[in-house]
Amino acid sequence: MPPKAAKKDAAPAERPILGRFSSHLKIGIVGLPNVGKSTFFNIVTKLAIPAENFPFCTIEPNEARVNVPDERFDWLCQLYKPKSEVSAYLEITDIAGLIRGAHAGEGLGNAFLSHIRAVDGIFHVLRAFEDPEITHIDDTVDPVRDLETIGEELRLKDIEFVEKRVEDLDKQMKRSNDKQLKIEHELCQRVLAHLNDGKDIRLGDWKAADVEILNTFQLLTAKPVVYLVSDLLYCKCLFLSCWKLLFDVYDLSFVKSESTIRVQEHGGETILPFSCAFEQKLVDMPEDEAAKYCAENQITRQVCLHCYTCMIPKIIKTGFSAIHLIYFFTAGPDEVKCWQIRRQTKAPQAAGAIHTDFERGFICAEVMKFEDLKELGSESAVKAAGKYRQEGKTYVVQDGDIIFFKFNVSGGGKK
Ligand SMILES: Nc1nc2c(ncn2[C@@H]2O[C@H](COP(=O)(O)OP(=O)(O)O)[C@@H](O)[C@H]2O)c(=O)[nH]1
Ligand SMILES: [Mg+2]
Repeated sequence: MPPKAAKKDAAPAERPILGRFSSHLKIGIVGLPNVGKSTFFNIVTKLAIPAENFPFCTIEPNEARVNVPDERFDWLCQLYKPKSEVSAYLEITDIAGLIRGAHAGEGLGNAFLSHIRAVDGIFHVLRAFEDPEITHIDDTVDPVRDLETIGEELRLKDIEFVEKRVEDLDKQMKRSNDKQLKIEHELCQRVLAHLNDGKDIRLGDWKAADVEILNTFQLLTAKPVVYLVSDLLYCKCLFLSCWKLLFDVYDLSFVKSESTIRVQEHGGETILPFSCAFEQKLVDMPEDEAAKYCAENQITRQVCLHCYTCMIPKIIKTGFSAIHLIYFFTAGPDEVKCWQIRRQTKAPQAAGAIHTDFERGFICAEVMKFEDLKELGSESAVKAAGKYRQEGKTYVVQDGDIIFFKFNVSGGGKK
């Protein structure tokens, strides 16, 4: 047989992502005690509309699934008026407070750390609100110090894990010449140097081969983090990205005068300001009352609607994409549904999210871009415009694709 021609349609090799490859990913709420974690959790849970398929939003007292708001989904539901509507969801766990010394078992430390190990990303709640009634474990309010306290605990736990791995590798290398052991040993040394330097794993520059090994460790500092600063508006302790966000998105230029920028090294990580107390108040009120409250308290529309109350949907969306989840749609008169998958998932595996038969008997994916459908108005118009595409096995599904899978499991079908 002549050698097969090199595959032309192979997707370009993307850099692998740190973390578990699964579509069942969760995010955990982490922070010191009394920073507002449970308050945030409760607000989020209250705001979430329980989806049809999850009659109870709260799975466990400290676990909830909340819908991911999406205008594209709403638009599709308007178009198809389906019998069933299923949006994407984010699974959130409220993890009990972590304190200094947790890595050494302080305050049930190891149990908390194992809860963090079980999630795929972190909402790190930082307290910026002053309230004499609510004690702070370190007496004063200082979100930057708190951020460093938690970061340090997670790094120490990772160091402990990697040191233990090195010990094991040392033993194994005495008995075997396996090249892979040496490669892993060498990576462990680089990982330890990185951590001992006070740097988190997720912020390192790792090669594809490194990531493959790192993913077998599931280190705590490898998990993506979204910082949530509670009550930033009253905060004297400033975060560069927060201010940038406030200026750029919310145009709250009055906060500018306070800019003492203390945290600059959190390169590119998302920091979202919000107010637990404020959101809580509004969540507890009926909508018309909330509007009245805002008017009476001279809370301008800008602050209220565009900054605070809008933060929860933004927080949910940000958390969802931080843990590398995306979704594609299936859409028709019976059902409009978001199917969540991890970024970098190829078409057959995405089909497998619907049914294993779809993956086993995968033939092709017929894909419409949401933007094309929206612009052209109907499936047939998209087809007529030549924008309805057939994609094969190597197609990497993109967020917002509207897909119809063709499959055949009756034997003779393509594999
Ligand atoms: N003033 C003020 N109090 C808050 C805020 N967020 C939470 N709290 C209060 O702080 C206390 C601790 O909150 P909680 O959510 O239980 O903290 P957790 O230990 O991090 O889960 C509660 O009494 C909350 O009502 C806030 O933004 N402002
Ligand atoms: Mg709590």
